[in-house]
Amino acid sequence: MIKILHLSDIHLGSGFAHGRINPATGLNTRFEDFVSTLARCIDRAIAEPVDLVLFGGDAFPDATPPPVVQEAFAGQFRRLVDAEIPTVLLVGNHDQHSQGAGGASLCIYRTLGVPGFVVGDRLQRHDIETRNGPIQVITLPWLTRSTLLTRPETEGMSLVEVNQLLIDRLRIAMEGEIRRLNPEIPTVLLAHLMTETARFGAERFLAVGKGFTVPMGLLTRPCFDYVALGHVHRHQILSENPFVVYPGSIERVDFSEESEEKGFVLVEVEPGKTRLEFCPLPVRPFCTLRVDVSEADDPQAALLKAIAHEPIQDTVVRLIYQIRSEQMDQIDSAALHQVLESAHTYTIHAELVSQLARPRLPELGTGTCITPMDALKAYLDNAPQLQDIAQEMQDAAQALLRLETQTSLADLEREEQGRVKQAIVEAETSQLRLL
Ligand SMILES: [Mn+2]
Repeated sequence: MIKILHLSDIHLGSGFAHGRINPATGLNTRFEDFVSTLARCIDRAIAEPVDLVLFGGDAFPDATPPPVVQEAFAGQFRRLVDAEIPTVLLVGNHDQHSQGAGGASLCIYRTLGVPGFVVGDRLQRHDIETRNGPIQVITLPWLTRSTLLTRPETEGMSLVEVNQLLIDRLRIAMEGEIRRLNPEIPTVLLAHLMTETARFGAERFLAVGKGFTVPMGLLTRPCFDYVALGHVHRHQILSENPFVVYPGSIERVDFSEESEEKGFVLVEVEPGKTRLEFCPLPVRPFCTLRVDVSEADDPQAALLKAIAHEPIQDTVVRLIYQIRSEQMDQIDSAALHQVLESAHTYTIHAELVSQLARPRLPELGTGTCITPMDALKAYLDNAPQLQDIAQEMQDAAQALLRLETQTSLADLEREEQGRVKQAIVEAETSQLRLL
């Protein structure tokens, strides 16, 4: 059995806007938060101890972090070198240099020959010797179109066609690596990518309209004992056979992650038997206070009451309130700042509500359940300027909805299986080395 700690999306050096300068150190407090959270992950790796650490990519917000950020990252990972724990650092989209070859911020670990460290900046199989035996790791860094395609090949193609060609190339290249695997040894795929089915918040598909996404069928191959992903900041398990897992980011990078639990994953890999444990990290809370005081007789009192209602101690707070312009005189900013003082940091945003604003259509309000076609009809009924094309718009919407049903995920899955077979055939006949 090989024990792995899988973490991802550290983004060390980001989110400074949510911190303040610590007078004792001169450093941004959010930077200190990120470093101490990373230290907790490394603490756990050493305390277990694990046999291998996998980092899923996006070490920093960009490929050229300032020395103080680089040094903090290196200082933590150095502890794994001292503890003789092999480590794979995968290159994410934020780590790639926009000019020239990718992986600028992480390739230094290979250049320096750091013992036990592997940098995954290309699709490649690595043999890694751990305390509990050998393991194979296929690294798949963030793919850009230029990685697998040349400009003449894609001339005149639509974005959808280019993405499809990219997936076809990736499938063949992956097949090449898979064929080199030793079936006797546990195998992990470590990849930085967006899957078709990654979700964000409440069941909303993250990938819709975002371009390049990888079909699940490419990842859920039986040759993998574990598929360690990076890129999506919300922890999620996409498949259980094999386990395909985003551990998520280790800290909240911005307010979009306000309600997400943060952590890393401990994995025990044995051929045909993988166990998984999500380990939450005690990270700094974020809190959005949204208050509509535009109908309040005493808007200041309403705001103070809303703030008093939330535990904001040591929290990153944003107060967003709606107010009418003639109420503005009733707001005492100094008093607001005073009650928000106990927050770690805070911002205040006043949104002016115009009295002239057209009232929203009641039939489209929240709390009513309505089909997309009925919603469109309600909108058109209230838009006299669109009357002459209303019927055409409804016909077009019908056609779009039909299209959507046809390309449902189930169909994509069937298509995918066909393509995997095709890729196997292609790999057999050509033995292509693409990367
Ligand atoms: Mn990423």
